[in-house]
Amino acid sequence: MCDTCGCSQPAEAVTFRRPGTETPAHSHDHAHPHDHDHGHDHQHEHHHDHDHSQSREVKVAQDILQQNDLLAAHNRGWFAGRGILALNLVSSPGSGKTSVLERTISDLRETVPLSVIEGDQQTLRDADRIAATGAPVLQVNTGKGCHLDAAMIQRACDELKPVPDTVLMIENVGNLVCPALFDLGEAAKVVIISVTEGDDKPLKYPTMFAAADLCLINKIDLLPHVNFDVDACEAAARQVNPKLEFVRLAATTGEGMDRWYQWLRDRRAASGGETD
Ligand SMILES: Nc1nc2c(ncn2[C@@H]2O[C@H](COP(=O)(O)OP(=O)(O)OP(=O)(O)O)[C@@H](O)[C@H]2O)c(=O)[nH]1
Ligand SMILES: [Mg+2]
Repeated sequence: MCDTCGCSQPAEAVTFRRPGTETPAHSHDHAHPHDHDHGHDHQHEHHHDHDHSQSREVKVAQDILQQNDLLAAHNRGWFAGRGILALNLVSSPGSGKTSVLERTISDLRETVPLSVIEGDQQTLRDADRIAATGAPVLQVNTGKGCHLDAAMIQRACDELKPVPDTVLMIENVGNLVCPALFDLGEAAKVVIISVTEGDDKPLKYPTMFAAADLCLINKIDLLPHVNFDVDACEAAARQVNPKLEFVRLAATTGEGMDRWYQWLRDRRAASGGETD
């Protein structure tokens, strides 16, 4: 459950799959994926129950986030102990997370070994795209859940077994809201915004931009066709996060990708990994 949208996704409803496998790594009964612990159906509740129920929901949400933070700290130690640079890629649906990964993997194949955890509500589509590049990949399907959490990453790493001294890219569920709240144990969050989304997004979704270390502004090949002021977008994002770095690029044409690769190499060097 997350306190922003109130979604409640029991761990049993989350599945972990590798491309080319028929059955999920953990298969469970999905007949009743939604628990009844979130109390959103208030139709039959009395008013005095309503207050109790609301404070109980806040408490449950706080506990879940605290529990998540503990697991995230565990993951962070696990990554650090193995020299793995883990990055959490977040964006609204369709900004180009998978496209950036596809090109990054093929361009850096010789120098930066990458593996990928893909997060989506349903389907193996993104994992299939990554598998086609040859990189190790595991798909996490969150069902009704709108974000990955630290427990899912722990289980995904058990399955994927990322190699020490490599980069682990975690593509979160396309959503600019809830993934901001859930630390996965990553070294950095990379937020991707594409120029078709409007340059005011950092002001409307400040939590995500405040939590990110790097902002990729994608699809700049489309700038002649859309009303998007890149400078205004960056200024808006700096209002909520003065330290945020930016790279303007187009995953499909390759323009600007070199600066992203340089950022990646610098982060890898800073985290003790190989540089080249
Ligand atoms: N013109 C243009 N299109 C792009 C670019 N990057 C991605 N796209 C297109 O945008 C669409 C969505 O790209 P994806 O990479 O699937 O986006 P995503 O963020 O992974 O999407 P979800 O996983 O569904 O949230 C696809 O049709 C891509 O081809 C780009 O730089 N320029
Ligand atoms: Mg994707």
